[in-house]
Amino acid sequence: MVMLFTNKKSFSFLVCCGLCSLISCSTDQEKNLQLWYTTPATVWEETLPLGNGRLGLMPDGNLSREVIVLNDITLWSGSPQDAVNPMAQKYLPRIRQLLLEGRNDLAQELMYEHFICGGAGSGYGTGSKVPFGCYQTLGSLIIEYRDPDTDSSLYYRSMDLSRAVASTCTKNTKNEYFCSFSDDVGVIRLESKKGIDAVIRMVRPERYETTAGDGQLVMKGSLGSGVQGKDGMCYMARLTAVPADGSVCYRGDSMVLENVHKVTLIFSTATDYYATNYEALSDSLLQTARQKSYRDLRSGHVRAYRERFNRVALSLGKNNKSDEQNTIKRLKAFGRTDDPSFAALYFHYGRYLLISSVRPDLLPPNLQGLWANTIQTPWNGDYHLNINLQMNHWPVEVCNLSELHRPLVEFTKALVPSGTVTARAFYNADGWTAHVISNPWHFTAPGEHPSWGATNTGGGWLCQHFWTHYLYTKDSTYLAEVYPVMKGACEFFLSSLIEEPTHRWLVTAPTTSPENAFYMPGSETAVSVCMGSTMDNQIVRELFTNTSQAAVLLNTDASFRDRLDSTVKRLPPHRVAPGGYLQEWLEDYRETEPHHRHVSHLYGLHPGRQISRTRTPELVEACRKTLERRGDGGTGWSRAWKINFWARIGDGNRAYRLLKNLLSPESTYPNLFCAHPPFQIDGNFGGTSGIAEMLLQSHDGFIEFLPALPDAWPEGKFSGLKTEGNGEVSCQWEKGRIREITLRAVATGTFTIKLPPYAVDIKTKGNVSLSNGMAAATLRAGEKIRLRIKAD
Ligand code: FUC
Repeated sequence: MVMLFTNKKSFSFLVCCGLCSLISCSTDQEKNLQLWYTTPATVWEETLPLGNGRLGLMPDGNLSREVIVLNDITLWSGSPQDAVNPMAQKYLPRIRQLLLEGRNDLAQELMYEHFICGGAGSGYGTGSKVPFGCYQTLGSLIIEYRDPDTDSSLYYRSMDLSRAVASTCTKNTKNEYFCSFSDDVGVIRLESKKGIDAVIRMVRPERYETTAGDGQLVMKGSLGSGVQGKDGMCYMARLTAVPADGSVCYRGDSMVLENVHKVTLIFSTATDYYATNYEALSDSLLQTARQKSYRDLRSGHVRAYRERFNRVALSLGKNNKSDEQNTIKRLKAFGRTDDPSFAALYFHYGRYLLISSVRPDLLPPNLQGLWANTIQTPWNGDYHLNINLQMNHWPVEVCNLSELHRPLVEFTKALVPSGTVTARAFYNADGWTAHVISNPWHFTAPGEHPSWGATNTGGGWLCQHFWTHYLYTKDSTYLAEVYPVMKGACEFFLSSLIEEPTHRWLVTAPTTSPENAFYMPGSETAVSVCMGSTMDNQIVRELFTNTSQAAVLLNTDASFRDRLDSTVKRLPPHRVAPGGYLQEWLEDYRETEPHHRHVSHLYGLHPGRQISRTRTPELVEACRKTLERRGDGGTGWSRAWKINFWARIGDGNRAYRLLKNLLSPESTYPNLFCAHPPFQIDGNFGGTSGIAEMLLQSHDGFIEFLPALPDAWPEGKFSGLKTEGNGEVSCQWEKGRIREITLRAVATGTFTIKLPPYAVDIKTKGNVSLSNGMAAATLRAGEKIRLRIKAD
């Protein structure tokens, strides 16, 4: 019977199905939603990430000694701190004066010395030792088999994105793992024909103690606060076993399984970040879950997860040969062959990671989402506000996961008190501001090194997400809630912009263009500090424009609105350099790194909305030249950003080339985590958003289907994607041409759809009018329209 199967994957499915009646054979569509491997993970970046927005598990699938990395999204060391530096404000007038005189080098010297945060800041990436803190691993759960069944001839390790369940199968064993969306616990199911004898422990590199007894293994401790003599965050993790047979006992620091054929391990965690009664919470979660059968735990989890995951479907066509390759082979081959379903898999994986690393009432996903395997996570696993945290949220709205914007909204609102102190202390300014690095302790001061830490538009950029969420939801109650925060961000700039002497434009000063540097004119002296970087101008312009529009919608603050509108006119316009590219700075400085990973001055193209093919084609052309100069390389997230840029430019084949660059072993690990390197999740989310941008755009006042379709995806369909105005849309195309479009108004409103130029006949259903290459429909919530398009 086995011989009937031509490839290992189908064969392994059969083995899994045979062993465990709970697991039904996957359909083709579901197989397409699988990451799979034929060997255990040898490094963490091969392990499979599971999460429910709060707790995380990453099993390595080892048969004799399995290590499962544990996480809790709130587990941060450090503590709130006063990061005021009284010298900064004292030196600010001099720094500004030097910038106005064109002495950026001297301004920078003063900045290095005085315009930095008080204290150690992020400790140059050693946050675990200072009050800034660091996102940390919770530890590891280790299953040590006494007499392991290491027959790995049919080894199959997989992640099923349609269920958020990972599994490890062999001929005789089957393990399943998930982080329950319904019961808020981690679940590990071990099954073995032969019987399991194993010792199970929970460990952590530091600051933990474990006890066993009362039917539980308990690990607890407190992290460093960064302040001597003061404890930081407390956590507790618990593990219990529900065996079908055999025996389980708890001794010393271990749980011991003897002759067990099926057992469910239930893991819970809590910290005092969100629960003062974290010890009781971790216990009650465990006790509630252990009353349920494995079948019920699993089905409850799958149902809850699917409520979000199944909102969107995407198919980009198949490459039959590639479909039968394991994930590592597909990744290696993606640059050389067209494997459209792998691109679709990557898109779905991004949605999966987003759903798994965000819970609407907790923290936003950090630099690593919620997955970390060390105490000192790279860049402290923090919230970087000059691209990274924002990129993590790019797919949220279009992928129909709007409620997952909430943690970012709450995080931003919570920055305001600290940001108000920062604005006053450093700039003697009104309102609030945030710079480049932040954490759950609301750090808003400049970073410890001005070359990257001086940008003060971090808060302004966060406010762009407020507005985007509004555009997609049209929820004016929510808009009224965030309006004061947007207004406060405006107040900061209104009171801190200065007039530059040449054109009398109003500019931010001091600042940088993240994290690039340039040569002082006529010299080889490299500096980063400047005034009015293009990105700052764009962020401030959008912030003022959006806030002014919000004030109109909320019918409030007429005179403040006038102030915003008149100030916008005095911001520097975009400038195209003699070389045809968009200028990154006020002057056409020569950049020290022409291929620098940040392409901050194209913020206005994406994620911003100031540069567009219809309104500013000449600036789009300048963006194209800018990207040509910058090149197609860069860190993972930089490549991901460039997919979005090229999609907005409308060049699908070039966007696809960047997707190939991103989906290469250089920028993507075997578990499809994005590689900066090291692992940084922003590239996953930026890549997902990039694919969405290739298929659907709605930022320019109308909805455009397939605005940047590459030749490699001639057929496909999607459904459930969202547009601005709160429409839910589907699209089907063949031979690169749209055949059918549907739109359902989730909120009442008028929707305008750009018709493709090749349409010769359009059949409509619902209340649609066609004119001037556009379809327009005014719909009440719940109403739908459909367009069937015949191409020439
Ligand atoms: C920004 C980037 C780096 C890195 C860091 C976490 O500062 O310039 O490349 O992604 O964030």
